[in-house]
Formats: sequence, C-alpha cells, structure tokens
Amino acid sequence: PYTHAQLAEKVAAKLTDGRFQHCLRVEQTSRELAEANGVDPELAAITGLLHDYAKQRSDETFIQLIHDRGLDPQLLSYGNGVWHGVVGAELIKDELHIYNEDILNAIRLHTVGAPHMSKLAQIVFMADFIEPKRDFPGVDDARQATQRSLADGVRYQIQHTLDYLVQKGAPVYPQTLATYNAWVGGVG
Ligand code: DGI
Ligand code: FE
Ligand code: FE
Ligand code: FE
Repeated sequence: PYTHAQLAEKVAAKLTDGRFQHCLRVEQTSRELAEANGVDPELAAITGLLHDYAKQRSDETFIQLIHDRGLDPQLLSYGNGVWHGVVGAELIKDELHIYNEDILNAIRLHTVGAPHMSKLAQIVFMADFIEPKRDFPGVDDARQATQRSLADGVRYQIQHTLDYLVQKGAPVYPQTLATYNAWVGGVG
C-alpha cells in the first residue's frame, strides 16, 4: 500500500494545482467530519484525497471504460460531471491498485449520491460540497445542516443539486433523481 505522501503525489500528477488543492481541502474536511461522526478519520481522509482523481481525463477515456467494463449504457448520455466519479473509480483500481469497496463506492457516488449511502460516502459527499473554499449562495446553510447531522447535509445538497440542474435545463442522471426521492421526497 502507498503512504499518504505517495498517494498525494499520484493525485497531484493527474490534476491541475487548483483541482489538487481542492482535493487536499476535501481530505481535511472529510477527516473532520469523520471525527465528528464516528468514522475512521484516515479512511475518510484517503477517500477525500482521491475523490476527484479522474476529474481531468478525456471524455474518450470514460466512454471507452463504459464500454470495456460493461457499465450502465445510460451513462453515455451524460458527461464528465457524472463520469469522473461513477467511472473514475475504475481508474483508481487500475492505476492506484486500491480495491477497498468502501473507498471506491464513496467515490463512485460522490457526485450523484445514492438512496442508501454509508457514513463514509455521506462524509465525502458533504466534504466536497462544503470544503472551506466553496462559495455559493447557501453554502453556510449547507455547513450548518451538516453540523446538525450528515443526513441533514445530504438532504440539503441533493435538493440544491437537483434545483441547479433543472434551472440549467441539464439532464438528470436517474441515480441523482433516485437520491433526491429517497432523501428529500420521502419515497422508499
Ligand atoms: O467534482 P467537483 O466539481 O468537485 O464536484 P461534483 O463531483 O459534486 O460535481 C460535478 C458536476 O456534476 C456538477 O457541476 C454538477 C454535475 N452533476 C451532478 N449530478 C448531475 C450532474 N450533471 C448532470 N448532467 N446530471 C446529474 O444528474
Ligand atoms: Fe467531483
Ligand atoms: Fe459534490
Ligand atoms: Fe470535488
């Protein structure tokens, strides 16, 4: 297994400096949320560090992986926003030799969420949304909700994300809608 410094070096090599700094902030926020919520802080830190590892790969890379790994063909109708997590986990296995399914699942769903999310997955989902440099209308409400409970934070974020996608007229990945229905809509 790689040391933290080795992993950070591998992440940095695949990202712009700005995106790498975001990963370091998500790492730290994940560590703090883990401490507050009874999750292994080191596991959360590693997952936060790696969450956007695949963010800056080409569309062609993701399209090829969706075909080669037999992933959900509906993915082809979306783009980097959905792919870098759901498909990006394949690159973390291939290139970093990390096969811990708790880590991989949290990364797979860090953008779209899921009806059922582990505490680790909720932590990284929220850390990505509220890390210290995030600045959008509502971010302080999101931080407060997350302090109340991870579940309050998840509800806040998925409602915000669905609202944002609808305002833009962007296509909503079915799992994003399923997350909304499960956490906000009161279905299931
Ligand atoms: O990778 P980050 O920028 O740190 O943040 P992220 O992984 O949470 O979000 C990446 C993008 O994905 C964001 O611009 C919103 C977008 N997104 C999330 N759910 C959906 C989506 N885009 C589409 N088209 N459909 C979705 O369901
Ligand atoms: Fe991301
Ligand atoms: Fe996110
Ligand atoms: Fe991110």
